[in-house]
Amino acid sequence: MIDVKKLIKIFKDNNINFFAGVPDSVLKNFTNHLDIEKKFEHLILTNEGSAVSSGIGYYLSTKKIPAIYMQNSGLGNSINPIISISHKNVYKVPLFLIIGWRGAPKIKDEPQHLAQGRITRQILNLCGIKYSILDNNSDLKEIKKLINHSRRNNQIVAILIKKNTLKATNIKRKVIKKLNDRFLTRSSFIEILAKFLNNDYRIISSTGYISRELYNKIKKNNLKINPFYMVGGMGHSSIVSLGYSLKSKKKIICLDGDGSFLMHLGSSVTIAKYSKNNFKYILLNNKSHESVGGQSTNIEHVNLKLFAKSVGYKKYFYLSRKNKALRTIKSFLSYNGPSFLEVDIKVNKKENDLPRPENLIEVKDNFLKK
Ligand SMILES: Cc1ncc(C[n+]2csc(CCOP(=O)(O)OP(=O)(O)O)c2C)c(N)n1
Repeated sequence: MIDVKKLIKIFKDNNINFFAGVPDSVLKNFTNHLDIEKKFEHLILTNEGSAVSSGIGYYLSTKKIPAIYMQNSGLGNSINPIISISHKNVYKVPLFLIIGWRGAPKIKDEPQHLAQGRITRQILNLCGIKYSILDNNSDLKEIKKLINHSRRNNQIVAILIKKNTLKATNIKRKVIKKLNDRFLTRSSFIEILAKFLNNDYRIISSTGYISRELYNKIKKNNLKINPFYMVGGMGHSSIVSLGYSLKSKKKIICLDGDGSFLMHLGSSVTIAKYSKNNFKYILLNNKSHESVGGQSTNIEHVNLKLFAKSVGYKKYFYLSRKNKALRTIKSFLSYNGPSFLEVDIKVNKKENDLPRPENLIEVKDNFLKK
């Protein structure tokens, strides 16, 4: 295992103090620690392409190497600025990538991570990115060599870190206030929503705990609903829902999270333009990337009512209290037009021990059966 403080120190000693990325559960012990170091600049971006781009901008203003972190599932999002701007055949902008390696060979992981995990090293090779795999403290010396290589040649380098490699540190956690049970949580909202779901609806749910909670409720209550769980493709559930809705007579519910919503925010414009009356978008807004460690999504100051209206949704609904849930969900679902429901949900960490849909081909076949 690797001591996070030692990892951070190596970067500091080598004059790397700009960090930008998209949160990942593999890296959370490291990235949550960055904010303790007052000397570091730390930006949480909405997608991995933006994270790389912020680093390119940082380099252009300082000539210093930025560190960009991400889960390997986000490599796809980052490839465009990596290959078309930063690459050695284009502008030669040095970057230090820190990549959480889900689906690494011989490590048990969820189905959506396996293909990506198997080809991660090949992708780096194809992009001409020199990398090292970090397993324990003795591998930390590789970081210095990579930084030197990057600096000398103005090139991109990377480290790959597998699950359970980074040791947790004892950061003082914020005191969690007792939950006021008048407010909704992910679990209580999905429990109520499930009561409305019947054969008139199709539901497509987003990456992480949202899909897992929906799966949990359906299993527990033996409901006859077959959602399409978007276990991967973070940020794309809304457009998959749009694509489905165009040729369907049913009402389509997209159940999304704020991190996923922000990852491809432009989708909202497309949806408002092309969706029909059967499109129903629900944003479970907990203002965090709860599934990978609770990091902020930076959405807290966004007025989603103004946003939804200005992109062109016909109606915006808001919900935060349990006693309003039945009535609000009912009006939202029966509204005759593309509508947006923001559900302000409180985080309850006790709700995070959830099962996962495992047989994804069965999930798809059941969804296709209708
Ligand atoms: C492209 C990509 N980047 C990062 C991840 C890692 N990841 C999985 S779930 C998640 C957080 C999702 O946040 P949100 O949509 O707000 O839902 P919440 O976890 O709060 O329920 C992240 C960052 C991923 N799966 N795919």
